[in-house]
Amino acid sequence: MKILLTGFEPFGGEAINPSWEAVKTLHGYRDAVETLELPCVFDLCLEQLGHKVRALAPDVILAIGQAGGRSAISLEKVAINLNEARIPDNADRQPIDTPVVPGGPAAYFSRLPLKRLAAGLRDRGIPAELSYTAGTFVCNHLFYGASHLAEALPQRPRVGFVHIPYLPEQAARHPGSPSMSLASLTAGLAGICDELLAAGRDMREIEAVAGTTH
Ligand code: PCA
Repeated sequence: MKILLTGFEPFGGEAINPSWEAVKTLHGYRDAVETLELPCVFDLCLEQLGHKVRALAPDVILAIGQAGGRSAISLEKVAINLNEARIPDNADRQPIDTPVVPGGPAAYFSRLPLKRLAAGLRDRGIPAELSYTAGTFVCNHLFYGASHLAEALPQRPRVGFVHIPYLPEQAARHPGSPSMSLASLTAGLAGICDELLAAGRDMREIEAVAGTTH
């Protein structure tokens, strides 16, 4: 089983992006993990992901991104067909109310067993949650585009997106923001890979209470 893990370059005035800091430490993990750093740029990130996915033919595409302000590892359930950029990306593109894929479905759900993965993380002592919005910026764009691409590939890879908190050195400059150490982030992502490798083709979800009331 091959897992492609991606992280993003820094954006929004940050010097680092915790997603790439954590992902790059997992290159070659258990002989199953390949890694890729993506630009925080609409369209270009999808182009680069597409090249890699076609060359590697992974079973799982797991993309990681920074979500400053979140306090847990967030497993995203939904990718929506909408670009609505609150800030410009790293190439100064700021799409307003455009589709990721013109004519594509409104949304895709992740086909990874997210409740099972979240439970596995909590068992390892790492705060984890399901999330029902990946936002409308480059992360959602990548998640939607990767999900759309996956549907067109013979192996139909499973796609997931994980948002992670700031690193402590970032949170130090954003008073009041939660953070997670690189060690915990890395252990969390390694734990997700372990669960996926153990699950193999049996990606059954567990029955557990989740969801939000608002
Ligand atoms: N987070 C941004 C884009 C890149 C990243 O790491 C987002 O959540 O859209």
